Amino acid sequence: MSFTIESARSIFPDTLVANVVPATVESCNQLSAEDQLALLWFAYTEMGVTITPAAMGAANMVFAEKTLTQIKQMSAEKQTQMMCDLVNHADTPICRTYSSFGTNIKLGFWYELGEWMKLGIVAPIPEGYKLSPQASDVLEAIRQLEGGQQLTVLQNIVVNMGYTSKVSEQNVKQPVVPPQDIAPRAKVSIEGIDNLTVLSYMENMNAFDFQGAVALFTKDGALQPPFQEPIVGQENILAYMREECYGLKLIPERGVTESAAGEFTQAKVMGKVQTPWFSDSVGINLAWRFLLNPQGQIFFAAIDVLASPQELMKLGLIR
Ligand code: 45D
Repeated sequence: MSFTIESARSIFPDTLVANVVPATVESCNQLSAEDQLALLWFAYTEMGVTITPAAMGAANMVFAEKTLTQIKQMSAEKQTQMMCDLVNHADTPICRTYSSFGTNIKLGFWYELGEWMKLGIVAPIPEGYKLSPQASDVLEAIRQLEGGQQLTVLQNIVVNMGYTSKVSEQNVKQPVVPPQDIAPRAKVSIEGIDNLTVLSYMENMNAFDFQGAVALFTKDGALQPPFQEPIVGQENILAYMREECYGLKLIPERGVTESAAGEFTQAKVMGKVQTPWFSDSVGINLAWRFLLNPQGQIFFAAIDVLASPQELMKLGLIR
């Protein structure tokens, strides 16, 4: 038997993924635009985490500056309309531009608007705004989530805003992001893992040496980020990493390797990731699931946000 990407996706099937994240995003999407904006505002300000403006370095904000300046100059009504448009996926020039941004630029864009809303430069949520009962329920659900899951919900909502026409516009994407500096390398050790490919993956990612990380994959290998379809092929994975992975700190803790069909090897690693947005105050509990071919190359790697911290202890041996 040999693996396909589709069949590889179900290695370590007992991994409990935080499905509460897409469920919460979905219930947020059901709300009116006004409610969504207010809800996000309350959730964001209540979370009590401070964004490290240094993270904006990772976001390459030049792409958003023109749009932000334009928004600053609008009337308060237009600003509110623009924000509702983004939530409603309306077909406007700003919504199209927004959709062309990568994840970090979208987050940086909203961070900037949030700062301006505090200062009154951008229309704030009306004082005393009362959420609908449905929106209050969603806010309550967000409050119940773990810190890392709350961030993942916010991130997912922000990523999905804007307008993309259905026809292949997604592929046009960003102007090519020039490679940034490589960080100093540090050796990692992971309890229970001596597989060199897995260790090298972690080391390369933490050094922002994405070329090195991608070279560990087979030509047609795939990377599956949380709640997304797999990204297939070395070139696409490299573009994705340059876009999304600067500043990430992978903190693998323990893992297990097992043999799989056709002389493949599967490895599962538990640990955390820290995003540059919040320095080291929040860790997101993750599992990496690797499928390696007989030559030790990565055919498939999935990253999943875990349902609970207890999952960090489950290595997949107990079936
Ligand atoms: O609408 O090994 C206002 C991969 C109100 C790569 C607002 C990975 C109005 C391979 C408050 C202004 C990447 C897959 C909005 C590993 C309004 C690999 C603003 C995984 C929107 C490990 C809200 C990495 C704002 C992972 C400003 C899982 C919200 C990384 C800001 C996860 C939210 C990173 C921010 C996450 C959220 C980052 C900054 C979840 C950041 C989340």
